[in-house]
Amino acid sequence: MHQHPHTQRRTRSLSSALAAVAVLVGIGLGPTPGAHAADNPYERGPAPTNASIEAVRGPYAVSQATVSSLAVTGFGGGTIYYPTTTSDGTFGAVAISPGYTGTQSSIAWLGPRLASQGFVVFTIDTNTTLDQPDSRGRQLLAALDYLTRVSPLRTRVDSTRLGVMGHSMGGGGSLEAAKSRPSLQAAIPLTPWNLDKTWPEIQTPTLIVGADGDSIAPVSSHAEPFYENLPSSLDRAYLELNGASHFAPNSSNTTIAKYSISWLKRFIDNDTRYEQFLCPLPRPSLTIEEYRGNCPHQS
Ligand code: 9J3
Ligand code: ZN
Repeated sequence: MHQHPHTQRRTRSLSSALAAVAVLVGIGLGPTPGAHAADNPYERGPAPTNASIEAVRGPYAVSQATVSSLAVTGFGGGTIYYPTTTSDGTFGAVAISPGYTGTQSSIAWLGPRLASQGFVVFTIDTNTTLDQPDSRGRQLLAALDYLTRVSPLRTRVDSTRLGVMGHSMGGGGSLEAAKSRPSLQAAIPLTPWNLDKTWPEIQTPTLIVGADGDSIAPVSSHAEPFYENLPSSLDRAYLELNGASHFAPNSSNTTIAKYSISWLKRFIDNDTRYEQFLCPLPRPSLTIEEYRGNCPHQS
């Protein structure tokens, strides 16, 4: 009985000592800044800032490889932009289609811009520059299949983490691709054009980018109904560029880049470090006419 209080005191101080040791071990052996792989195996690159997602280049040096149209079937070849390093494991990948009468050069700026943030980016040519959205959708998928199964760079890509983007008819094509392949993890149609206005089949988190001054694919009959006719249960967003034309996605554009990077990171890499740029919803500004979406994101 006399010993009892002493034993308890001793036990408490031993627990405290062990806890202190555990904290010290945690500090000594735990993740260092930038090494978050144990938390999320898909996370790549350092913690983002507003400056880092607006920058013309991200943290990864980028290499590129030309894919001849003669070497592939189902699409028109293209250019693969990829992080040069082989020290960071595999990367998610995105295929990007140009619009009507356009070639990959019309969307080329997105190659190094996105790849330098930690993605393999395949800007493609289509079989003919007159191909319609349904064809462009099939071609985006053929390009991803080539990239993940045939390309010499296939070992650098995580074939379970794929997305699609496209401009205008290519944006309409990216909706078609997501509709037919629900395993895609992100879609970003840029000033998209499509005769089909309804997308209840899509299960892929989709960011639709419209331009307030678009007279070729006016947002009132394209981007806005596409967004509104995605499932309301889906992670989805509508970004309308302020003071922008149908051709805004054809040259370097910081607003397109920062929200595309955030969307791809958030949904292809499950990287919640980028949620801060998407939620709460961005407010109207000199570059954003309006932004619609759901917050917080669910998937
Ligand atoms: O840039 C585009 O792909 C525009 C789509 C378009 O003008 O379609 C009209 C036939
Ligand atoms: Zn439809």
